[in-house]
Amino acid sequence: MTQSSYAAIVSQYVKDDERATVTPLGNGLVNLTLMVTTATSKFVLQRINHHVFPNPQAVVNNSHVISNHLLAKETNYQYAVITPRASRNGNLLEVIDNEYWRALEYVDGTMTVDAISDSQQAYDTAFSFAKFSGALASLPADNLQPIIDRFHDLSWRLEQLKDAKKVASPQRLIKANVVIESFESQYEFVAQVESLVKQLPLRITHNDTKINNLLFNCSTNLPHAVIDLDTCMCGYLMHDFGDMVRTCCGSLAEDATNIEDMVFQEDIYQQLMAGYVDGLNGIALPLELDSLAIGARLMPFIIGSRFLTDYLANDVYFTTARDEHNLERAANQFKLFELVTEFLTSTENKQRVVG
Ligand code: GN1
Ligand code: MG
Repeated sequence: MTQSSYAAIVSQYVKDDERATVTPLGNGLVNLTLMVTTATSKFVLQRINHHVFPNPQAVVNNSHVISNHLLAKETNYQYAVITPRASRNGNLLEVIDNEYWRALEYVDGTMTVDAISDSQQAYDTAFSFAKFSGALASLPADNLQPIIDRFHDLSWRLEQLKDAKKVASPQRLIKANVVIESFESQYEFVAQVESLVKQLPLRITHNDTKINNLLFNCSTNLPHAVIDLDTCMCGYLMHDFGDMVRTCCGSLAEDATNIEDMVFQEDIYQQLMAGYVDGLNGIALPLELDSLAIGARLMPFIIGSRFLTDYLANDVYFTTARDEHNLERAANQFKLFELVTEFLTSTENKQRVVG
């Protein structure tokens, strides 16, 4: 990465006579995230992918509204809030050559993790994401601008898969055939989700509760702050719970190819559920609590189908490092969907025998 390629944007945040070092940070699949270090400060600089987020100003505004709400004393939110950092011109969004940038404060002494280390960490993670949604329950949803329409709408995502098949190259279609059939074979599950979403209440949810969207304190190992508020918008609690299951319960990364070795970490699932229910502290309806297990199946399924769609569309959405990357991710997520389904079905059966 050449430092000079970012000189123009960095100079919007750093005084002309200050030297700044720019290094990549994190591993998001959509935005470019950088860390900027000067002699006196450190901050996070992000280029918002405006193909994915057609209204970057809305992303930045929402983040501001949410941060202010969480910081308000009456919200009683117990975690830190990472505040946006305005540019030298006082803007939360800077546009240079049709590229959209924003900055956030960097918190020393914190870290992100890509894989959960133990069941206590799973409990703490789920507890903090539940508290996040709980705190946003008092924010009227129309204070937020729409970000990505039908983001976790399964029927819509399957429509997109169908459309992508129509325009895919014959080579990619052949390579993806088995994985496409796997996703398309799940009629019953799709019908179950479609009927459930008609009954669930919408809430402001985070919608990207990957384990690495939480900052942990390096010395206590406890959650410090929820980050990546880009997709905070109306959704269902099961989406947030499900994305935690998706990124914590499989034993492999979402793009690992040795998927026959993947195992479902049951103890992590149990602790995610316990932490999430405790963190919600009674705000969820019984149907929402019942929906969490469906969400655990839904998120690997929905994100897997999105990887597959992107593979068929020649990798225009998610960052990829190799030709088959999106297809590998899709196969991986379908395997995870099968493992979660197997686990939940056997648990239900056991409960039936006991009951
Ligand atoms: C994208 O870029 P990142 O890592 O924050 C995607 C999520 C997916 C995730 C899969 C706006 O999130 O929905 O779950 O990749 N974000 C968007 O790793 O599409
Ligand atoms: Mg994100």
